[in-house]
Amino acid sequence: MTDNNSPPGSPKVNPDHNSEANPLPKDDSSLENIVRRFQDSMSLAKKHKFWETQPVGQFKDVGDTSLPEGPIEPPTPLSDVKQEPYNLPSPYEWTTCDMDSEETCNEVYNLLKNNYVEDDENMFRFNYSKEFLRWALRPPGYYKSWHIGVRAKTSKKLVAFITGVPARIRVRDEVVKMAEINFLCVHKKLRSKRLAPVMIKEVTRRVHLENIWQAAYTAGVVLPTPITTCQYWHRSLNPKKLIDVGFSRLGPRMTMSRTIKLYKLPDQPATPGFRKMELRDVPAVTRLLRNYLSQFVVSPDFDENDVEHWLLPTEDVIDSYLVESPKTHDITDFCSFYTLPSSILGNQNYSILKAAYSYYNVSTKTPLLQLMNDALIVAKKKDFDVFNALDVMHNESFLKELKFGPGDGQLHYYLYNYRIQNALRTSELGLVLL
Ligand code: MYA
Repeated sequence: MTDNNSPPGSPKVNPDHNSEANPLPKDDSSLENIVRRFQDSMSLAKKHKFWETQPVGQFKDVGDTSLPEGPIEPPTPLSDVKQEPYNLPSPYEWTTCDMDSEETCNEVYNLLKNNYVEDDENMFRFNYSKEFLRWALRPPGYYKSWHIGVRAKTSKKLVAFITGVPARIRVRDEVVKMAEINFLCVHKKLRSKRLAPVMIKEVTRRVHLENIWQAAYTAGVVLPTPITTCQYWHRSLNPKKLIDVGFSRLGPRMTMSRTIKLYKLPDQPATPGFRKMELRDVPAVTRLLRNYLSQFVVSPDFDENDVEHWLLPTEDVIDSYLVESPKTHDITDFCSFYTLPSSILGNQNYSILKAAYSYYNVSTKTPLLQLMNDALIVAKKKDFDVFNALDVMHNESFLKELKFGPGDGQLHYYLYNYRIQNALRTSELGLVLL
């Protein structure tokens, strides 16, 4: 089984790869290579005009164990936080996007649908649904002021967007109030004009106004400095469509019918007591999840309200299943995935790729492999084309065996204003951002 999947799947993959991501040729002792390495390191050092000014781990500090873990800068008094928004180039103005408004939600949806993350080859683009955006942006305690848009002053057209939502993130023994930053998007026609740094500074200012000083985010680009770098893996559920649209390729010596057979799944989950999560399960799922996540170096600190919001099933947004022991009625295992379709760009036959993304999974009694196979079975029944998972938490233990193939995109995780001394292994990360 060697079909080579390309994203998304692995979206959040960026077209302009930084030189640090390009491995050097094997023989690196020639003068040419030494000079090139030197030039690379010089350009690296000068590369990030904006990020070099921010309280984030800097490349030059990698490996410096004299720097302590924790906040890089202390909070400032709230009265010192800039009270007015940052200046935008004069044709543009700030707007706060009210996600309760059908009209605004539509505008955000369309901006992202046409301008958000694409894979390296520009074949697919994330197509977050409106219901998904409302779910992702309105968790317990959310701030409307963190849903930030930029409009063209004359036409009022929405041309850029960035969001934050509040979260408690545990780093080792410390639970830190953070913002999770997501959906940074600048209209394709306004790229490379340094609008992104202004948007990041504005969201930072609004987060500071709520007395929050740290943030977590992911990106397909390398910035100073990832806390870990993950890989997406893809499990074909509808191999014929995936091959037809160029998401995957037929492996060598494989025919279409052998490929279809290879990925075939049983009709029903195998685990007795496997069922959809319900409202009454929130306390048990919260206990299960808190206990499980406590083993990772970085993870969310979920309470029952968070679990109700983030994990209770919502049609076409989030699916969660659990195992209730038929004997004791204890809730022993849990799995979940979210729905994130991608537009298929320029294909005659198909316009949407229906993808499920593994979210949080906990096994205590059912082997994780069996639990995830049941997740694949229900995803297939729900007509997903592909099931994606990052190599975080214990996912590596089932990826190969369940016929996931590695994607070609990487996802880098970052913390803002919080230093971690050494990069984490992906299996030490217990956080999935949307
Ligand atoms: S990740 C998803 C990002 N979105 C996309 O990839 C969608 C398609 N692309 C675009 O819309 C644009 O290309 C974007 C950049 C908007 C990404 N994260 O305006 P520019 C830096 C952070 O000329 P543009 C997500 O949503 C770049 O290195 N920085 O560039 C999480 C350069 O800085 P420097 C990025 O291409 C977002 C500068 O921007 C990213 O027109 C987390 C160039 O600006 C990126 N993905 O627009 C944001 N891409 O010179 C950080 C480029 O220094 C949150 N750049 O290298 C930080 C925490 C804030 C809160 C803190 C609270 C305490």
